[in-house]
Amino acid sequence: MATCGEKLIEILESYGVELVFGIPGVHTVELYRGLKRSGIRHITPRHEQGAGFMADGYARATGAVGVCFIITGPGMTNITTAMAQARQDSIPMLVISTVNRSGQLGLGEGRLHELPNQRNLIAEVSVFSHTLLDANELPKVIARAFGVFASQRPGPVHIEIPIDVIDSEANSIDTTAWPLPSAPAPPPEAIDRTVELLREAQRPLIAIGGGAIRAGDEVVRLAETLGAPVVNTVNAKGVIPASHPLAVGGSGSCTAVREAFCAADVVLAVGTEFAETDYDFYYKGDLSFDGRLIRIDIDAAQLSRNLKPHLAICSDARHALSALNAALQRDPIPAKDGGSWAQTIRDGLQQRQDARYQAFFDTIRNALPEAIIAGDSTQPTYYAWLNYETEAPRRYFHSASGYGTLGYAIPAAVGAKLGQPTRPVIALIGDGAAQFTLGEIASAVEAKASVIFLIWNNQGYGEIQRFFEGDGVESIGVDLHTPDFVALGKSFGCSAYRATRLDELESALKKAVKDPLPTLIEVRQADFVDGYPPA
Ligand SMILES: Cc1ncc(C[n+]2csc(CCOP(=O)(O)OP(=O)(O)O)c2C)c(N)n1
Ligand SMILES: [Mg+2]
Repeated sequence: MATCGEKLIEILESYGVELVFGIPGVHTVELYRGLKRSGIRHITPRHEQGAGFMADGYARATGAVGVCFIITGPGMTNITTAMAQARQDSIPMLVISTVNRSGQLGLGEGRLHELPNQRNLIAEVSVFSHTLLDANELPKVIARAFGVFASQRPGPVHIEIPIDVIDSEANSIDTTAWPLPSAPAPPPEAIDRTVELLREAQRPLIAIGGGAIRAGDEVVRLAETLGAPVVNTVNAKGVIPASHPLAVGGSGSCTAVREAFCAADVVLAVGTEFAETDYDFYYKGDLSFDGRLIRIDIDAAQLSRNLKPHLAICSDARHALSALNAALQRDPIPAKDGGSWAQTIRDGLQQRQDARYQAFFDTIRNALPEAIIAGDSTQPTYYAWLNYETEAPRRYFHSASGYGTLGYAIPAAVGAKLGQPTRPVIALIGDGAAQFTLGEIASAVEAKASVIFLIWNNQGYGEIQRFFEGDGVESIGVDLHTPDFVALGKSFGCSAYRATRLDELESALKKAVKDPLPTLIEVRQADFVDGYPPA
């Protein structure tokens, strides 16, 4: 007899799943029955939040779906934060959990791990959450999940399987993958109208978000055709290479970029929600401008959030931009001189640079130009947010924007490294956030994921200290006892160093990338920049 749990593994394999992140429990043992003999690798984190962040980092680094196996109740409450971060950043994640027996759902009888109405809780952080009540329905439900990832705004999907359903007989289930639906394409008249609006434009500007991550070639071609500068959010770093003359970099929160929006007569926004952390990080007020706004988004609901468009196109970014590029090839528009405008915007952004942080990132880039950086919410990631651009997508991401949770970078980097084993992967994290998920360093050692854990140590919640100072409030709860990170790294089985100067950082990074073990590098803020804590 084949059980539902065994068939699930076969189905996941048929969709190309290679990795699963999870901590087994009494209720999920049956999920693992078929795993051992499958081609899927299992990675064990030290906490379910770590599983979620690993799946997220894996998805961001590869574009594939991050999959987790999680126990009902505490496992699911633990992973909720990671799902919320993935929801806000549109990261494809499939969370398969158990739930108590189907006949007992919602009763609240105090059974092991019981979370009455678990699905109600998890639905809030999911694209959809489904309770499988009959093993025969499994192929359809998994098809719906992968259908979302292929054709809609991605995010976490949750499928919970009651423990009596997991081990029920499922011999006759067809485990082959369903054909994936294609993502929506733009209506031809919307493209015609876009061309008309662009034809009238003297100063077109393109704004791209994470929704454009697969549309790099199309973005560059359109920008060059129009001669339009390109503004990107954090999740779109590298979609246009940083060295491209039309790439603005920076952030929509910076004055120079916000002024550019106001100077544009047509703004073409692709896969960006115009959210606060990308466009109003300094709380100057929501972005607003008078030019005509054309919005392209795969999610119709996004087209009615934040900024009112002149033209709203519900379409996949790549489909829309290739249709637009084809239309402009048939019926060209003379290109504007966006290059000099982009240069002016970049000059305006120079004011935000800080030579000390810039030297820190230059050192990283010189040592490991091909690296992926998974950042957290710490002083250098705030700098990178505005000043560290990449030549290709999926090379820099962090948890500071969007949901903005701490403890992300360590597990996310582990997931990224497992997905991109030949590329150097750096977790860039503060001493405070590192202490949220330190245990995942052990998971990295165990999984032979030679991540570089770069810990920015200022012995406290430095960012919050700055806010206390700025608001004139006497600070409480921001000075932290921090462990001896180098000793700790060694105890986990990593190579570990403290770098006190840029040249030491450079040589530690170069050494780390050749090391089969993960490496922990502690850098103390006081050695690189002044500031919190006061000397
Ligand atoms: C889960 C969570 N709790 C609290 C916060 C608030 N918070 C934002 S930044 C920060 C300080 C983080 O300290 P650290 O990681 O050491 O970075 P630093 O600012 O010191 O460089 C805190 C507590 C948060 N973003 N997420
Ligand atoms: Mg700190």
